[in-house]
Amino acid sequence: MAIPDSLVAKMLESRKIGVLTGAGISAESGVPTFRGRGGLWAGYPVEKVATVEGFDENPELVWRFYDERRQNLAKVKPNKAHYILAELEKYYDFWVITQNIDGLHTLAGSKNVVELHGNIWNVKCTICSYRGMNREVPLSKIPPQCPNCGAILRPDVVWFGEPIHDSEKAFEIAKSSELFFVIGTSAQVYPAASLPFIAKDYGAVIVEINPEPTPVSVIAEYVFRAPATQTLESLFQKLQEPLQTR
Ligand code: BJW
Ligand code: ZN
Repeated sequence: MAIPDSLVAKMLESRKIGVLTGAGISAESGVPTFRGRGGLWAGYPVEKVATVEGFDENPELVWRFYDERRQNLAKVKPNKAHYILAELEKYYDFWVITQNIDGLHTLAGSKNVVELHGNIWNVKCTICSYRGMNREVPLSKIPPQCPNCGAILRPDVVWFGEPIHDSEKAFEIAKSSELFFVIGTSAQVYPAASLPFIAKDYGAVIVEINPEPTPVSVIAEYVFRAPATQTLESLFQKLQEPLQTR
């Protein structure tokens, strides 16, 4: 795949790079995306499984949805795209802001990861202040119970209408990055979707990697209509040598 020389030059002169990722970066690991045909919501109405109201109405249904995803996620591995982003931390002040709850960036070795929508392996109590990690797959009891007070636990993920995690850090990264990559997100869910626009307003060059157009495409200087692994492999191939000597 052709990578423009001007993008390589921009990458060689940059010091701080931010990346916003979405479900598409994990698609090639075998994790379904949310929207589109065959998406994750298929069969599960979004208002039933990704809102507090839906959870309160039917915690068993919501936990079954998450238990299925946990069973899949326990089997999958990071792909080349996750690994290349982790590798780039060696050369930059490099930050991954992810909407994904799959933990694959961390598993690939990235240290500077902001998980805006939480992590599927974390749980929190619906009554007391208990928060913890639960890696039981499949869950032996649905819904799982709080070890502290016995109430129902919920996944420690961010549903519609709830505040995202670490938003201040995410906005700070968007405002201070010289280059801002947007990879594998439909950019329909806010406030995550506002980050590329903020980065642009603060002077970043925007790079989109997504087989499909999104609202971000119009503000991106570089658009790669291709899968994340193929694009990042081509980019890293061109960068690796000059990065060692810059
Ligand atoms: C590939 C590929 C390959 C495929 N390579 N690419 C305006 C401003 C602010 C907020 C709002 C607003 N209007 C409405 C809101 C509210 C709402 C919202 O945004 N609604 C919209 C739907 C309109 N937002 C919220 O409620 C948020 N909270 C909030 O605003 O709080 C305010 C508040 C403040 C203070 C107190 C209280 C409240 C919270 C949003 C939470 C979203 N949660 C979910 C579920 C998380 C848990 C879980 O995973 O189960 O997050 S919804 C779901 O969507 C999930 C995802 O992270 C998120 C984004 O999806 P993503 O990653 O973009 O996936 P897809 O499937 O949409 O796209 C995949 C893309 O990959 C596609 O484009 C493909 O083409 C591409 N692709 N293969 C590269 N190989
Ligand atoms: Zn409790």
